[in-house]
Amino acid sequence: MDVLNIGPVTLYDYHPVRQDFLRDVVEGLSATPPRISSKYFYDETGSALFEQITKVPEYYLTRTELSILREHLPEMAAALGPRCVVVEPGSGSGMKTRLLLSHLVDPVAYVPVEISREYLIASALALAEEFPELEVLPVCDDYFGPWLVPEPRRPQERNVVFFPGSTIGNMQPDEARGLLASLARRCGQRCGMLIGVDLKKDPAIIAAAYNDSAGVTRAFNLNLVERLNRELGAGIPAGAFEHATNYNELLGRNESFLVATRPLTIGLGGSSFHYEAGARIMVENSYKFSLEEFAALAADAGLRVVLVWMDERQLFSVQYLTPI
Ligand code: AVI
Repeated sequence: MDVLNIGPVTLYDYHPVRQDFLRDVVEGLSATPPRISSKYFYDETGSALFEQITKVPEYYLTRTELSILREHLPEMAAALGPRCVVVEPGSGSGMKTRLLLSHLVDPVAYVPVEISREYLIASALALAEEFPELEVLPVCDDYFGPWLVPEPRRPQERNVVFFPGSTIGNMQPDEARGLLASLARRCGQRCGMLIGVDLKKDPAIIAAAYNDSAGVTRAFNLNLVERLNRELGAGIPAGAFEHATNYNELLGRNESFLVATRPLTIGLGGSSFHYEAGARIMVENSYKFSLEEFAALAADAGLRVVLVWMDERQLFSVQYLTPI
């Protein structure tokens, strides 16, 4: 690990190995059923499309979480207490981070953990400019990687993980449990976690959120096909795949697929993959939880749900967890 001062921020660089898109895609397409990890949605185009998704009327998640934060941040800040170090897995450039930081009493440091170095540095510098009193200690690593919480200059009362957006829902339950447990381990016995968790509800509301009428989610999913062509030279003809999504009530998750519209063969990295019309490649799961289900998952990771804030319609929740 290298420590580097970049203007007002100190970067802790674990030199994460670059994701190998080709290797991961070949591995995923060789699996049964075939899949591509949803992390590959987020190139520049995909990230911009995701931003647009957060604004379509059907995608209630972001809007609802923001309204919960706006209404209850004073209580959340009281639960977290003064002199926290805020650790955020994933980028930290968003409005939610700023909202949290501006409500906390005398926060000691902010630690975004992010694999993309340029993005991490740019967002850390912007945040440091807005919060000049705050020590900003970006960590460049995969958040499943070996990173540790850097030591701030001033002593903290506790480390607090901020993980909004229901990103936890894009993980398989085992992976989610593993991540929560490893975050708790790194952040110590006195830590707290503020996590955005999407809730079970009328399946029609969920299905609409992942198939908006303006077609932004469709474009977001099909951008993955364009990435295969742009970056891996897959040569997939336009229109060969369509976006499809359904809420799987039994598994409590929304599932998104690329569906072949006609028979086709894709050549990638020396392997070839044949699809009949109607064949599906799974590209994303978005798990939804009841309060009991999430409490059970947290307990398996050694955490207790202490407080839950929800909107009036109980669409979404922000939950405060501490080690058992
Ligand atoms: C980032 N994540 C929580 C989103 C979700 O709701 O699963 C990603 C997304 N995919 C399609 N729309 C939004």
